[in-house]
Amino acid sequence: MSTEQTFIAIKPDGVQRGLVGSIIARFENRGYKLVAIKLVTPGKAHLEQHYSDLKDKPFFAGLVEYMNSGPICAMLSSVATNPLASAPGTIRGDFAIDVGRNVCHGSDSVENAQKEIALWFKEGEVVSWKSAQASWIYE
Ligand code: DGT
Repeated sequence: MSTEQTFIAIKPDGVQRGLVGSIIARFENRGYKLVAIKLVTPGKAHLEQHYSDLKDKPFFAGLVEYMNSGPICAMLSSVATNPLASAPGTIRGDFAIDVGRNVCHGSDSVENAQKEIALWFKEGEVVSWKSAQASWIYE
């Protein structure tokens, strides 16, 4: 079984609404292995870099302001690359109401995950550990 790391962020509205536990539980329930987690307020320059591909969009300034409005729970999870393993639940479908307040971010490609991991985490913050559950989740 090969794995990849993915970056997940619970946005300020998710943290303020007390959804951190529910969201982490959904990823854990689907076999995502948590390898790094922290609560951060990374500042505008960092958030502008995270969303640099959207810098020309009319909602860019509002997006950065919203992401800068409170703590973000930043996580790194290790996940199987098996194509049968579909995305966990529908967090936005269950929790988000407005397009610009959508509770949770997850990397949308391997390439973007690598960029985001490098932007959000330092090497010493990522923990390498063997999950005792792994053999009960994967054949
Ligand atoms: P994410 O996970 O935050 O990267 O969101 P995605 O991948 O669903 O959407 P993306 O990367 O195209 O846009 C980033 C964020 O920008 C999105 O979470 C919400 C906001 N956004 C996107 N389109 C619109 C829009 O038309 N109006 C407003 N107000 N915000 C938008």
